[in-house]
Parts: sequence; C-alpha cells; structure tokens
Amino acid sequence: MTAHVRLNDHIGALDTPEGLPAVLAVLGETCAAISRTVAGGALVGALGASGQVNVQDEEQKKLDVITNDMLREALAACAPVFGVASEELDTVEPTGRTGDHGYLVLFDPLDGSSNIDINAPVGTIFSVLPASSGQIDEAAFLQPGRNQVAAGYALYGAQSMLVLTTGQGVAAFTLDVDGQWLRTGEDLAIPADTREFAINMSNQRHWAEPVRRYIEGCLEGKDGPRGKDFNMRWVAAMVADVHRILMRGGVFLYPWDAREPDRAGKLRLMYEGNPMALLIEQAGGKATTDGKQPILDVRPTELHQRIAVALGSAKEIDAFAEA
Ligand code: FDP
Repeated sequence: MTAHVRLNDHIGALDTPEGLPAVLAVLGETCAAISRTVAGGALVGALGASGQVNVQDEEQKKLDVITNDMLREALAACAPVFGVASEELDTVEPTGRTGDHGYLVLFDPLDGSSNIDINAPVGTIFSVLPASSGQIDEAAFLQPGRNQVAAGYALYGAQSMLVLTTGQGVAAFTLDVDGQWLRTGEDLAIPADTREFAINMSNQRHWAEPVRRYIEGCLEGKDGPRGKDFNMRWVAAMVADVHRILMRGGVFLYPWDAREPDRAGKLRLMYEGNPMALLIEQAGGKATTDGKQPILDVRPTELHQRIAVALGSAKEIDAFAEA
C-alpha cells in the first residue's frame, strides 16, 4: 500500500507565508480532537442544549460551546495568531500579540448543530486572514474573502475528513485511527455540469421570483426548459452539502427570503460564506450571492454579517443567474 502524505508534510511542501504552517497545524490538531469529542456523543456528555444563547439569539448546543472553547484555547496558544473571531462569540478576541507575519482566524466551531443529537454529519469551518501590524479590533477582521490565505473545513461524518486550500488548489485528508490527517485527495475539481441541487424546499413560498423560477425549472426536469431530470439533497449541514459538491458536483443555495427582508440570508459571510467560497473557486466552481456576484468580493461591514449563498458547479450557477 502506498504511504499517504500527512497533513503537516503536505503543508510544509506548499509555498506558504511565514507562520501560516503553524496556524494550520493547530487547526488540524484541534479538529482531530473535536472529531473524538463528536464521536463520543452521549458517552462524553456532548449531546443536548447548553442552556445558553449566542450573539445571534440562537440556542447553543453543548457541542457549540465545547468546540468553540477548544478552538479559542488552542489558537490563543499559537504564536502567529493575533486574534480570533467565532460565530459563537459576541466580538473578536485579540491574543495580545502584534507585529509581522500574524494571522486572524475566524471559525464556525460546529456547523450544522441541528444534526448533533441525531448522529448526522456536522463540521468545523475555518478562515485565515492576514493580520495588519496595527490594532487587532473588529475592523481588522473586516476584510473581503479574497484576502484569505487559507480556508477549510473538517467534516465529522462516516469518516472524519479535513479539506484545505491555501490558494494552491484543494486537498482532502482522512483521519486515521491514530488521529493523523492523511492525504486522500489532491487537486479536487468540481464538474461544471450537474443534475443535483441542494436547497431547503420548505422555504419555497418565501423565496424571491428568480429563485422560484430556477427551482421550478429543475423540478420540471426533462419536461421543462432545462430538458434534464434533477435530483435533490439537503443534509442541513453546509459542510456536508459543500463536501458532496466538491466530490461529485451540484449546487447549494441558501437565498434571501421574505420572512426577514432586511437580512441578506441565513448564513454568515465571515465564518461560512468566505471560506466555502475560496474552496469552491479553488476547485473550479463558482461561489456567488445571486449567481453573479462573487462572495469573495463582498466588502464586509459587520463581523456577524449574513449573506445569500449560491455555489457549486460553474455552468449550473450560470443557469441560476439566468433564471
Ligand atoms: P445550523 O443552523 O444547523 O448550524 O450554519 C447554518 C446551518 O446549519 C447550515 O450548516 C445549514 O446548511 C443550514 O443552516 C440549515 O438550515 P435549515 O435549518 O434551513 O435546514
């Protein structure tokens, strides 16, 4: 059997800016530890609600709190990390370090929390931005996704996998029994065409007209304007839906809807939209707000900003843009 390349050896062979390999190593180790906690479930007291509410008024699960603390603590001890921000924290947390070659790490510690208690896939999403040499405050984090020097996720599913980009393609790693991330995929490429879409259909009546038209076209299949049958998937954890798209193509939509007209969408730009957009673009797909505007070009105005998301197979995102 051929030996698989370890995560840290893979990172070491890349052309990365100073300090970044140490940050990615800590993210890899912490995601491996989170995988063990997720797998322990009820045996390690990881299921159920925490009784707390986060800054976005959402009820936190115990695992949201546990995994958030694991990442905060590990990253605070990593020298090149100058600050962290999390979907589960009110505001940013500077580590007290400043200078050159520093990084800001943003994360959704446990994506797809509604899946925790039913033993369905969940994940961790992370985004790494360069830190400026000045003060580390909220403004320092408000950089467009194009600035990311790395992005990735860990998926805790049938296998635990880590998928990573540093802007030089996308690689995938599988966690072995000894807790090592071993490379099992390189240069992931999303097929341009697809017959699979992912959207929460129960929100249909709240969507804007173009989204309704596009999905109606898919549902009409061979008999409609698209002239081909479509299949639908919805794992209800963005990590798992994006992973499927990276593996075999498809599109994932979480659009604006009329229930909260002032909110651009449900998902968060800084912890979900940007890191997934970098992975999707690096794998040859498109990641947009509306089929046209690239997510990576959005200039953030708020740390916990929401965003509409339409990403996946390039030609299908074009079809969505034309609907
Ligand atoms: P969750 O709220 O369970 O954490 O992050 C938001 C997210 O999950 C995504 O992972 C997922 O794609 C989506 O919300 C699920 O939304 P629905 O509740 O509408 O299915």
